[in-house]
Amino acid sequence: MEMLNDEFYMQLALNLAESASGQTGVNPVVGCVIVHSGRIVGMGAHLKRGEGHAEVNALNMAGEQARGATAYVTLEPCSHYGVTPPCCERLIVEGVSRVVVATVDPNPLVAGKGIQRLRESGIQVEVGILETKATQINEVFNKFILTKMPFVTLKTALSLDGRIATRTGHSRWITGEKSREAVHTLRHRHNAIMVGVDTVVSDDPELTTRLSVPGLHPTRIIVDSRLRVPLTSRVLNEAAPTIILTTDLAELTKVRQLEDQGVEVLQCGAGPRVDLVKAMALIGERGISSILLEGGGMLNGAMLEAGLVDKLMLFYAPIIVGGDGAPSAFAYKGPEEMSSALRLQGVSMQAYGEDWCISGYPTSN
Ligand code: AOF
Ligand code: ZN
Repeated sequence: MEMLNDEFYMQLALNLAESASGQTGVNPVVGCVIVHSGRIVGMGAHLKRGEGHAEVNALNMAGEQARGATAYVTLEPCSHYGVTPPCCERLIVEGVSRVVVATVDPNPLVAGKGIQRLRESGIQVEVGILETKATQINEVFNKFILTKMPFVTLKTALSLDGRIATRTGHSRWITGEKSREAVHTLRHRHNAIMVGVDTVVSDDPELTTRLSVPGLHPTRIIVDSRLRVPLTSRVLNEAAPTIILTTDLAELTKVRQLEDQGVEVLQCGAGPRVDLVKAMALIGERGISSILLEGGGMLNGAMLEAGLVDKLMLFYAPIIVGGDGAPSAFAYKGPEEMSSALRLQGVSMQAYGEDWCISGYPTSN
């Protein structure tokens, strides 16, 4: 019976956590529910880096009623002094008697120490309730905290025959309205969005988040080995920050012109192509933990070959484009044998109107 209750309240805490997805930066999403004698007395989520952790927000709401209560937390309460003081000390001080944790915090500064500290102080601690879901909602944080490399989600819209445009290059629109709305939610949920310069030259996209409710704009990243980006491109406007990844082949005067427009230009390798591994490391250093890759076929292929893609989200429209030379979603050499094809794992499928989004994780990562 208690187990079922635990799952019920943990699911509530997971919902709270997930609702802040996309707004916590390099921090995880975390939710907390505090229950006393069959009644919820506090709820909280971590909303923004530098602001209260989930437990603190929930404890503030519970006040005196936290004494003798059970706290449900989607991530192990922290034990370190970060931007904010440790949550496990606050749980102890408030007299919580039981803590249910979904998953251990992979942050090496915590990694089990929070749970240990709670147990040492006499609090009963349960770990692993709805753990799979809790791990999944923090897939970005779980990678970034250990590697300092951004989690890359490759998103593309494509026809059933894998094309992203017709043989003449026409591409508006492949998928329907529901899919396109979902993509804007994805933009809100990622710190950055990345495309190749060819996309900028041919489509002049703004790469902002446009939803029926206000959303956050991701930082725009353009891969442009020779700085061919036109200075009048909409992607260089002031709606959001822009970073250009280039090589030593870039002309210095163009670098200066872009910098004068407020754009950050990062030289990644001698060329002729941008060193993508180095580029991702530099992006990580700037505190960008997630990237939505909306590249064309070449950039998608290069990122896949470099092993830099963590997740794929493929929005299939029920159309067949055909056509000689119509661009494909993945332009790279590929293997000789079918058995060496890139295989996805953890595959799931979701309908958006008449389109289907197939999501999965490359097996090699
Ligand atoms: C929790 N509850 O709600 C969050 C936790 O820099 P700070 O002080 O914000 O701490 C960030 C680290 O704390 C983060 O890397 C992760 O280990 C943990 N996040 N822990 O108990 C929360 N957001
Ligand atoms: Zn904390």
